[in-house]
Amino acid sequence: MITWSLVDPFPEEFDRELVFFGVVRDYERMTVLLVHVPVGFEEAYPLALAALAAPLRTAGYTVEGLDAARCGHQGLADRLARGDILWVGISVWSPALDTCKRLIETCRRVDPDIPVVVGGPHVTLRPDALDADCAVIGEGEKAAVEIADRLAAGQSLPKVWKRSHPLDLDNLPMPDREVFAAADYHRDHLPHGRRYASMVTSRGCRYRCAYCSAPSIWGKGHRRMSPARVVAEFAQLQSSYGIDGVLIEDDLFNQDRDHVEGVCDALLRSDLGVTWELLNGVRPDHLDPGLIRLMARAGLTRLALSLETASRKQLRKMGRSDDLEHVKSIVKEANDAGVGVTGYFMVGLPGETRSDRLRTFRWARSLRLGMAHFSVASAWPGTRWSTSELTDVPSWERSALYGAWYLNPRAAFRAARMLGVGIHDLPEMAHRLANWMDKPLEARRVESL
Ligand code: B12
Ligand code: SF4
Repeated sequence: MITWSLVDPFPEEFDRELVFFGVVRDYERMTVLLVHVPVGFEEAYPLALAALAAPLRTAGYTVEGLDAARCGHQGLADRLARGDILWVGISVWSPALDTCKRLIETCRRVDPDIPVVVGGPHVTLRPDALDADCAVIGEGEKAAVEIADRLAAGQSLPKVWKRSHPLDLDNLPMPDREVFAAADYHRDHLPHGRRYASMVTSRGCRYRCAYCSAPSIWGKGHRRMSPARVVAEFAQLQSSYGIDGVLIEDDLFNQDRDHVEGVCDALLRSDLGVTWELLNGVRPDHLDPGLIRLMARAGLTRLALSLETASRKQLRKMGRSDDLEHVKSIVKEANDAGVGVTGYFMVGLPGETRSDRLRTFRWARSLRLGMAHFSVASAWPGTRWSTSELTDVPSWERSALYGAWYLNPRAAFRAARMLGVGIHDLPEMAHRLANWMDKPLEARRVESL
């Protein structure tokens, strides 16, 4: 990373500029404005933008975070009008695509000369989806600084910023969590007295499950932080932000056993006493009783398992293990170790029958799960489903209702009874509701911006 240092004294003609290693920067426009567009009801901390803020600040730029849901278009317009913005960055998830387009229009209206840079999962998968000045494919930490340097030096940006070489995660600065106030994001700041922060300890996945875009987003390999770096971030979260618990959000944290063991051993040695949760479903076929007991000793309190369906045929088609007996033993082992278990399931899979679906609900009910989460299957960009013509899974544009219910499986049965429908009819009801409303629920929520 380039570290800039101030060259002093300034020559007369540079009295309104800063000179860094011979690069002239316009200091009147040195603020990078990072705009967060929240997705979902469970508002999580804008970790991606915090990840960009850290290297930008290290490189000497002023960085400001702006939450579009809180300030709206007018708030954005007012901020841009102050005239000190070098570039605006927006992180784009597919469900928020239309909102992001409108935010770009607002930027253009206020000052068409302020470059708008977009990045994030949707841009990585569909770089030409938005009318931005520059679309960054892949990781943003290095790109953000290079973009700022180019603009500060009066150079132009390419329309598409190509994927950088995979970054070494140990060399990245810790996300700058001052750029947005943690207290505003309730998922990371739960009301019952405990404070959580999200963290990612590895990027990428070597699998290619039919419904998942992780390999298309991060590339195929699995890059991890060293255990020492993971513990350093836990320690920083505890000492600087008073965090009690960390939500680990890797695509697949338990991909490599030695990563899990290394992190657990380092946490045990550190004696920090910070608990952690694996909320972004992990693969049960990469777990065994010994590993679960080790994770529990190292502070794991909640484990989300990607279970998907009870249909062995469907599991095989998706590229998952079909060993349901193993799942049962893992859930039992976790419960016995005092770790709460959430199960993630999908309904509406391609070719799924009513009896497959019923079996999935019954399977969820039979496991000792604290919580079960059912999503209606949808074809997200960058997934095998999105490219296969054989699939009958609805595209993501119509799926933003998500049909996701976080509930105890027993409650799903009760809800179906109350509505007078079979439990296997609930996904169709969710889609019918989305059609009836014309616009999916999620899209409506972000549209109110
Ligand atoms: C935490 C998380 C959640 C949380 C919190 C979400 C929230 N509201 O903020 C919860 C559990 C609620 C969630 C829900 C969903 N999620 Co989610 N989630 C994640 C997860 C695991 C971590 C996100 C994160 O913080 N990553 C770490 C940061 C550092 O990475 P990043 O965001 O990609 O940013 C980097 C680059 O993309 C780039 N970058 C990003 N923005 C920008 C901007 C600029 C200007 C630049 C230059 C660069 C740049 O630089 C960053 C640093 O390198 C990701 C997977 C993953 N591991 O990333 C999925 C992921 C983002 N989720 C995804 C999906 C599909 C969903 C759901 C729709 C699932 C569903 N069917 O219900 C819902 C939607 C929300 C809702 N309606 O409830 C997809 C998004 C795909 C897409 N096309 O947009 C992902 C990528 C998972 C996947 N592989 O499919 N999710
Ligand atoms: S679902 Fe999990 S295991 Fe499968 S490709 Fe995605 S991250 Fe990897």
